Amino acid sequence: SPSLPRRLRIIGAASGVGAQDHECEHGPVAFHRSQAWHELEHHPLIDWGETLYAPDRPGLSPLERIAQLCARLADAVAQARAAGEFPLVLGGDHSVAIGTWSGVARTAGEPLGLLWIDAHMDSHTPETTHSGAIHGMPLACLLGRGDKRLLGFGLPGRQLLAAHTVVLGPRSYETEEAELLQRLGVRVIGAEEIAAKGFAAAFAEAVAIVAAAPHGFGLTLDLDAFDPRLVPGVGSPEPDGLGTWEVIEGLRALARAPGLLALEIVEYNPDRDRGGVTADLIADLIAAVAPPGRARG
Ligand code: EXY
Ligand code: MN
Ligand code: MN
Ligand code: MN
Repeated sequence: SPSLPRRLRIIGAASGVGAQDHECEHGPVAFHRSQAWHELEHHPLIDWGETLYAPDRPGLSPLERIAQLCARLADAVAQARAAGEFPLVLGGDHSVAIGTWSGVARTAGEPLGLLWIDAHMDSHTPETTHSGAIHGMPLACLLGRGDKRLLGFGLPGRQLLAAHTVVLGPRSYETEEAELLQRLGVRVIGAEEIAAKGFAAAFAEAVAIVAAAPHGFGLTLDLDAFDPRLVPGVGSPEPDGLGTWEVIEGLRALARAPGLLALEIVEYNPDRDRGGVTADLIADLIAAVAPPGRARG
């Protein structure tokens, strides 16, 4: 277990403009109001920090709104880390990852390893995207490819080390983004490979790659990686997907790894949730990485 029980600081990142359907912008507040959070909020080492919003001044393009939110988010994450806390960013659509991992890389002073668990690859550029949706681009941005207004954020170069970045779980993607990741040397472990070798083996392989990053690593979990029959409250559901307990177990084990610098959970769309099961899963994921404290419930 980590040397000191680190305090988890939850930072809401209420972005929805990265997607056509903006409903993920309601994710952080919906979770903060949920029964699932009320069962967690008394945990001695979990604090709700703040929720950040994209500015909605008229005349700002979606990209400019996301860039401004990500700048604020990077600052908030860097401050949490500087205060010795473990940031847990709750989205919001996946474009918030640009802010989260910029803030972490800034405090590490170097590029990071990153485990990207997702049904998608999120590695389009403005030149290759079919939809124009910015939540389909954040990983390319963090690898230094994309609109310059979404690059950098306080680090001279790119925020991630391609050799220590893994995309785990993609089952819906386009050839252009697969080719970019291939060219950059990012390991992609797709849904077929996970089915063939089992999630535990695939997860262990991915962790070995990202945890070898010299300055630490992060984990960003897009809730659409799960089977939407189990986890319906997501922005871009795709058929099939991961089970919940295998991922919770993986996170529980990973939380003890000293190099894990932050966690991000994104694409929570409360409008699509059913009976609060997605909010319950988010609380289970937070409890899995929190140091042992009062159990939930
Ligand atoms: N690859 C598709 C696109 O670029 O529009 C779908 C992207 C979905 C992104 C979600 C957050 O993971
Ligand atoms: Mn709405
Ligand atoms: Mn994603
Ligand atoms: Mn996704």
